[in-house]
Amino acid sequence: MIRFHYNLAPNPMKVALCLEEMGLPYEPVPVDTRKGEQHLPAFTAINPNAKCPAIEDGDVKVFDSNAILLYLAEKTGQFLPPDTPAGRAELYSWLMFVATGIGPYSGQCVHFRHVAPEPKEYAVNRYDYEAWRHWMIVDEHLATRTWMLGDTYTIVDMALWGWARMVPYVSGNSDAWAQLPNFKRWFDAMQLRPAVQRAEALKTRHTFKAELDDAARKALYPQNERLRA
Ligand SMILES: N[C@@H](CCC(=O)N[C@@H](CS)C(=O)NCC(=O)O)C(=O)O
Repeated sequence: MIRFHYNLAPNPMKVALCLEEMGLPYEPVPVDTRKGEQHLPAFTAINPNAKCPAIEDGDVKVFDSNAILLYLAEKTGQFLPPDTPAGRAELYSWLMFVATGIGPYSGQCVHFRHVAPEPKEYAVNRYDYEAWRHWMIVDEHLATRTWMLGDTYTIVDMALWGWARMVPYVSGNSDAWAQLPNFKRWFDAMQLRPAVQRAEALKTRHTFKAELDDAARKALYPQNERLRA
């Protein structure tokens, strides 16, 4: 059975959705990043990047959420576009767009908006701008498509969903969806999927540390120790 090392953050949650959509049996193994469990040798032996998620599939170890989605799609032959140059080009382009654009810019936007100390106006402005720029591209793309790759629901939709759940929080604007009507239509369709609801139910399986206290900050933002030295 697949061992799924997870927490409830956007990148692990897209893998939870993928496992649920594919109907693969898996054992969820919590990694409490606010307790620093991502830095334990037992975990970095699976994911040298010390971030969630990772999976173990027998002897096979896979880390990085987007690599895991690709691995599982290739393993099961599910949720892929037609196996043609054009189909693969769309898959790789949009998956990397989510992996290298939507994810990192949204993540840094959360960090600077909600966590970083002042002064931070420059950084918040940069990451808020870039997060919105990526979301507007998605919104325009979805104006003429049901799913990210057209008529076929694929792992790109799963990858996007992980971060789409966070749009109001990332932007600091509870009305953010009003400015992204096509993206919101897609998101509403995602939320109706039974696999999405099963993935969200992971929240009830384990209680992760909620406090962002000094120990949690040290585990998550070790670079700050250099400022104190
Ligand atoms: N590119 C990686 C990023 C993973 C990542 O940043 N995970 C976050 C949770 S969404 C994490 O583990 N943070 C803990 C830390 O930074 O120490 C992926 O997509 O899997």
